[in-house]
Amino acid sequence: MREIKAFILDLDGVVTDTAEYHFRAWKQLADEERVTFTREHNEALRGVSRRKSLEILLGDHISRYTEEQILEMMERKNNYYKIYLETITKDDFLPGAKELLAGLKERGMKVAIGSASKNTRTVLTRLGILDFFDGISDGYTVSRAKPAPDVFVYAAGAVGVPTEYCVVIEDAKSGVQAALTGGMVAVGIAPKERVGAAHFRYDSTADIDLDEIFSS
Ligand code: B16
Ligand code: MG
Repeated sequence: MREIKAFILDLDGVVTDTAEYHFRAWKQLADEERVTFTREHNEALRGVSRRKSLEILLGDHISRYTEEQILEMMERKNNYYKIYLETITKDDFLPGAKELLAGLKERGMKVAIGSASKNTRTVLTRLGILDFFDGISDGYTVSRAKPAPDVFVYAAGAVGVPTEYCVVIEDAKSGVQAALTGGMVAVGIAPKERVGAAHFRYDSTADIDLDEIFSS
């Protein structure tokens, strides 16, 4: 039985669902740039950094743009996204997320956020849980994005727990890969095709069985 001392939670897709807002903001940009972008394409952007997301969205069209234009598009998309973030309230938790946070604290766990998003603190503030976490690792913390383990390794350090005693909860393939590379226990919240490599897999945050994870 592995000793567990900390949980590192991905934000988008585990605690709250900002994926829809990301989609609408990218869609607006794609329409303006006359690039085809559907909800299906959006799935490939899950857990992916802003810059990498734009590269995926533009595909071969990227050669049409200068670096300056790429930076402008990233900012434009983020400005659209931030307007949606203003609508987030304390009720916008994914089902089971609040109960999960409470359950982890009850068990004496350190709890950190490990998100690719540079808007992490804004989202946590809107949800009213910025002060809940013992550590926050976000898109500003490290330069190598998931699937590099850096964002989770930083989170483990922030709560003072060696990575081998940490559990990561993720909804993205790149995030599960990052957790495994970092030597942590990986919990995937998504279909098997996406997070099948994780040690534990559940369909949603509400389905997470802490007893199962702790007793393994
Ligand atoms: P931003 P997570 C990720 O959040 C999103 O899943 C991904 O779609 C987004 O591109 C990325 O954050 C960067 O977000 O543009 O706000 O910096 O799943 O790692 O919590
Ligand atoms: Mg995510």
